[in-house]
Amino acid sequence: MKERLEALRDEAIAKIKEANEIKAVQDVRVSYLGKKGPITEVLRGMGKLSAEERPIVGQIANEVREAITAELEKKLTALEEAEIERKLAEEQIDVSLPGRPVARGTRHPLTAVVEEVEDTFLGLGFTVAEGPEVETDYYNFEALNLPKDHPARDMQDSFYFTEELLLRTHTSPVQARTMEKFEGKGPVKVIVPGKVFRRDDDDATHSHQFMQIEGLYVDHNVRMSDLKGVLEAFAKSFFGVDRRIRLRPSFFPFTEPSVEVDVSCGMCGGKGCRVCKNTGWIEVLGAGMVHPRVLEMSGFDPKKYSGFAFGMGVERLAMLKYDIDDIRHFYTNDVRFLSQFKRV
Ligand code: 2NL
Repeated sequence: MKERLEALRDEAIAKIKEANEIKAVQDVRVSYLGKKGPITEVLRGMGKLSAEERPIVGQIANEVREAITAELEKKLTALEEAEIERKLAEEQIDVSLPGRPVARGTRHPLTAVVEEVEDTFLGLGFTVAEGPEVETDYYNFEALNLPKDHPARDMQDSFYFTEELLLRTHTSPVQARTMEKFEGKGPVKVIVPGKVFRRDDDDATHSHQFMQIEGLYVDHNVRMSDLKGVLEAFAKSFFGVDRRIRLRPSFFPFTEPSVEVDVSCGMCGGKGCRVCKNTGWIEVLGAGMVHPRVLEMSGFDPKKYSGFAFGMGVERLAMLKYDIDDIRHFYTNDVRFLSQFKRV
């Protein structure tokens, strides 16, 4: 029995030494030391032995089991270490490799212009207001003194959903809504940026969807000179301190009097050139004193309050500032165009 056990031990140890995988080592453990293994079988047969033989064979069986177990542990540790070494070698990373460049997006030029104009007017005490792009006929036209038969209300010129609902054609309805909220008590001092929509054929200077920024200041004793001062401050902030403005008489249904505002040409300094078509001036916005009927319809007493308002096209501002020749660039979104507007 002693010889049988020692033969089993040598056989098991030889198999362990041969094993090249953790799985193979575990198979040896199961087949030699497991419940159905030969060593267990030998131990089970010990009942037949005499009382003198039993402790001797028992001791040998234990020694054999311990020898096999020790060899198993040794091999398992060696294989595990080899596995770690293999992984370390295989998964080594070259920390000196340069990183992949992260492509950063750029701010859309229209967003950049809106944010810059907002900042300037915030500095002048205005707040920013926004409102719905789908408007009612009342706020888009009626409240702005555009009567039912006015040519600007032609169905052909606006995107109508129903007789009463349309895509706003300007941001003015937001100012009308803002005035209503103030319930006849000033001051109201807001600028309103946003998308507007008109049924136009798109070309280099027209787009059926574009952006506007309008401003409104209603208070006691607001005068034309306040309008002039605010717009001059804006023009110098947006185009440069050396620029001047001039006001020319004009007409809008919602302001009286109304003006067109020009900024001196940045190319020639006002002398006359290609950019300003030899006039020295570039038209940038429309403005005026809020029509008394507009104040009244939105709940302000025109005998106690007056106000100025202005409106400008964001694309036009951006085209002038960045020398862009076609409004469609803003909506085509060619990356070669957009990537030129990197944040500084
Ligand atoms: C332009 C001209 C303008 C206004 C917009 C306005 C709004 C209210 C009352 C009075 Cl609630 N006026 N807005 C006034 C004058 C001109 O826009 O050429 N925009 C691109």
